[in-house]
Amino acid sequence: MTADAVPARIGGTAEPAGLSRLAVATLDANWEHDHTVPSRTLYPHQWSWDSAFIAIGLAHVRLGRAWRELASLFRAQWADGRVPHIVFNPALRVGAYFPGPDLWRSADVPGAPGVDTSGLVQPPVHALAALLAYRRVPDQSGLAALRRLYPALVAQQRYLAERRDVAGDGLVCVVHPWESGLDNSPAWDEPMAAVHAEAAVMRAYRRHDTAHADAAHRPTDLDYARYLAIVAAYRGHGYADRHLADDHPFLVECPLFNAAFGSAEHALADIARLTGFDPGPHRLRADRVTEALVRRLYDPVTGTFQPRDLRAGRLIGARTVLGLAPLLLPNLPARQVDALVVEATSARFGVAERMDRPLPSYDRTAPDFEPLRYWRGPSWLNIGWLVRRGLTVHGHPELAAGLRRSMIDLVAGAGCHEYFHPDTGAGLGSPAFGWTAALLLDLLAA
Ligand code: 9WN
Repeated sequence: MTADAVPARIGGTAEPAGLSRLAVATLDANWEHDHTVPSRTLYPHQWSWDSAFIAIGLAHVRLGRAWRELASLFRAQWADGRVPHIVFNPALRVGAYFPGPDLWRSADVPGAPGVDTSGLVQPPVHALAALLAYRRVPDQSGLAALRRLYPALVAQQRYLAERRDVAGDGLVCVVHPWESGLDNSPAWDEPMAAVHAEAAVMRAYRRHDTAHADAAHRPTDLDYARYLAIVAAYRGHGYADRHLADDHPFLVECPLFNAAFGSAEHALADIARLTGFDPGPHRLRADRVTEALVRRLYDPVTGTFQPRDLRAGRLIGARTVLGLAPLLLPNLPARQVDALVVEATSARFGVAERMDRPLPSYDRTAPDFEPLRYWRGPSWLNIGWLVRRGLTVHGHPELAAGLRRSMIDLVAGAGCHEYFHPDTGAGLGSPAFGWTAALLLDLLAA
């Protein structure tokens, strides 16, 4: 299949059975022998955190495939424990996505898997996905799947804790905006501005994204030139993390990444208990991550969590939806929970029992809010799903219900799009997007 499959639209109806059929058809159309592609056109390979979100949805309708999705991703885990953010499908031509395997050159790195991958990671939401998949059908075969995954999930966390705690403060550092999952967020403008690169460099390459999506919605050529410069720096050291503190051009502690990292330890504690391992060390680590997040990334002046730019040695001022992610942590102190509820329900993000507009990715009152450009305003279902989970964990069922309803309405109105206009709800990006379909299924069942 060469184009995004757009299953029959059910335009404007919120009828759950119709929505569920749309979601299943989207997931089936994006299934590729052992994984689900985020999009047939824009992202035709396997992406790390996409696979986790997709497994959460698949568990409702195609349980066997949910486990295969996670298993195939972890087969590409590196010897050091890193789970690569892209696993390339060798059956596709090299130019099917940019930057492709020829730019990453993972095959040259000892400890990389047999299949071509990127050298970066993405937020570790996989332990949570595995736990939720198991809870759909908590039987012996689910337990066996958890047992198989547990050591790989532990190695993923160990890699992050041991190799990526560049500041030695108990938090994980992202070394590229792509690692955050919110690639083009205004949160990265300051650290990205310090990366030396010229937009003209991009003349030597052929961008794949702008052939399939509106260039005005995507990162600019200068952004891409910087993305490539950061990859080149990391690849130049064979993706070895011991050099990061010396000369790596982008080093940031991200609240969402670290909230996922802490929440993974909570999920691992539950998985350990179920499978006969010791949950104690996981709970201890989860507590430590939560404490470090509060100490290092909570800003009492703004009342939200901000990323920390390790190169500049300061918190980043942009108020993005990343700041709400620590709600995911069940042991977040009441002071921070209350502050985040104020932030979420403010005019900046508009979460309410009855939401009149979707949750934006960036402060909608900011002068540089952009409703159409990637991660600089539009609404994504995975972020809403995480925030909704956090609100539920901390006893705000009415806000969680409002957010859930707004996300279901988005898909009912526009289909399984990659992201949505934060004012009108119009569908943007890929029209048949994996995690939108998957998380919709989970929201419908909630
Ligand atoms: C780069 C696949 C991925 C998501 C990311 C999203 C986007 C890639 C890109 O697509 O990133 O990894 O080409 O823009 O930002 O969150 O995992 O869906």
